[in-house]
Amino acid sequence: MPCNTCVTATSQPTQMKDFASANIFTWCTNCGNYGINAAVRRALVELDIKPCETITCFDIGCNGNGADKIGGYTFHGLHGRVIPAACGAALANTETKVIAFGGDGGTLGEGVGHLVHGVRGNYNVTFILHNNLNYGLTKGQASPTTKKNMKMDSSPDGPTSEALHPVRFVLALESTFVARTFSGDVKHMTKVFVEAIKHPGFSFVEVFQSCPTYNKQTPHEWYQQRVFDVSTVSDYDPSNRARAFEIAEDIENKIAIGVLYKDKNSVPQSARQQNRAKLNTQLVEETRQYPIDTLLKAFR
Ligand SMILES: Cc1ncc(C[n+]2csc(CCOP(=O)(O)OP(=O)(O)O)c2C)c(N)n1
Repeated sequence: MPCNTCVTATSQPTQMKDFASANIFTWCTNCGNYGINAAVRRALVELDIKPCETITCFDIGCNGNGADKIGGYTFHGLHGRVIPAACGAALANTETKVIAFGGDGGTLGEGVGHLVHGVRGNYNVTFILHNNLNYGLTKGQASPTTKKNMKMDSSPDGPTSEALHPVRFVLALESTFVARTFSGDVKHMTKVFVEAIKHPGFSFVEVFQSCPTYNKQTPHEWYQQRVFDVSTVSDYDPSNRARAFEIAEDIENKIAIGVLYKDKNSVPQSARQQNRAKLNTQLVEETRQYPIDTLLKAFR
């Protein structure tokens, strides 16, 4: 249900300014986060979602510094822990669109277990991975997606382990929606985010994000010369997981972007809760205040 502010504006379609923030952007010049922020707002406008109908949840990191750069409800959590918070929000109010953001470090390092269970639980969350191939906010340490031997300030010879391939990893988790895009193309990101937000269930979107300060090897131009959208492949069938694995594999030369995999029969976690099937209320409306004095006294 729209909030009081939005009630007056419901006759108007959502506009970019509805999701604007007065705060000053602090990202480096040319950081891919500018494009991601713009594309998320564009997607929400295209879907005519009001600020009070959405909650954007941010992890810690450069990506997380977007938490106060967008209108609507926002949540800023602990490093690597944004997914459980977002899944909780999605269960608490099934009418709210939940969009969560995390870096490659937080998501595939500290919080990798949360990604696994968010995906397999198929919570109604759109998750956007800001994959800039490094831990950006703490000055460019190698992350799980930093390429083997890619020289970083804090590991001058580069990591000695193979990089994790996020799409291959998530496809293997019985995911219901997997997509990829890159931060140099706001139009493409918008298109992919719209599809992801519409998906009932956990929609995983990897954004190859430029990091002009700490990752000099893969700027926007590098991606631009290599990407193609799977929708341009005449026989591509996004419901075929084996085909998605195959087309998504190459992340060096011919990089597939767009909606790589989608399960049309996806049933989100909230719709699997048989015990709630006959209830007309949302969990968030069922919360009550419990005085905890008695409990606390027991420990005195
Ligand atoms: C549990 C925990 N580990 C480490 C940190 C320190 N820390 C804060 S931001 C950050 C880097 C974030 O990198 P990433 O998640 O890739 O996001 P990016 O900054 O690149 O967007 C780190 C290591 C922390 N705050 N909490």
